[in-house]
Amino acid sequence: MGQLISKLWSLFGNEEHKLVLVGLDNAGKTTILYQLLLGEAVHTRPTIGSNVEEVVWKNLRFVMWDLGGQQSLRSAWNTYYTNSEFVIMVIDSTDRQRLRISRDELHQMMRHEELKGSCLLVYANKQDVKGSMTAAEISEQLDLTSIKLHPWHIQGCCALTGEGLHLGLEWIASRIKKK
Ligand code: G3D
Repeated sequence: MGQLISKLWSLFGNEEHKLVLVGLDNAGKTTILYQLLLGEAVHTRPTIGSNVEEVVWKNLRFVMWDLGGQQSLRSAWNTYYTNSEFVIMVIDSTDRQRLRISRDELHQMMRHEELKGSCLLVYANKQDVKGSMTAAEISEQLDLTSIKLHPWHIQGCCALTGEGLHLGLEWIASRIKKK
């Protein structure tokens, strides 16, 4: 019965997909989550622990976990990995100093057993800020081309206006279709 119901859900394109939204503190994760949910920027506070929301977009339902990015919270990220089909890593494109930390966290994370088979979307956020790094620059610094076992994509965006966010979801939708 359960299988039949999930089949029906998938026929209508309504299946649920679990995503985890990670990144260092101040990258813009919470702003992205609520921009996708409400279509507007909300005033955010640092995430202590996690926020979870269901985002419905083009008949796809995403359960998005926004995980706190402060150093003390990062070690707990792996407790949320189970059944995650997609990892969205948010980068503050103005934060050149901490890009190395993001790179190390990202590579460590993508090696995790529970994320085997997952796809990676990197949002190069804060593209509205003058002098911010381009998506190509970030891709190089994060060494994304060395990630061979996960399909990945990088998308420039601005969480305040929402620009670029849906292009990232389009990529996710294209990966779902390929499954
Ligand atoms: P986090 O959840 O990753 O910790 P937040 O990050 O979503 O709380 O965002 C941190 C700060 O960055 C917030 O500013 C938020 O408004 C800002 N921000 C998020 N996305 C963008 C963006 O695309 N462009 C610009 N210019 N700012 C962005 P405050 O001032 O509230 O701390």
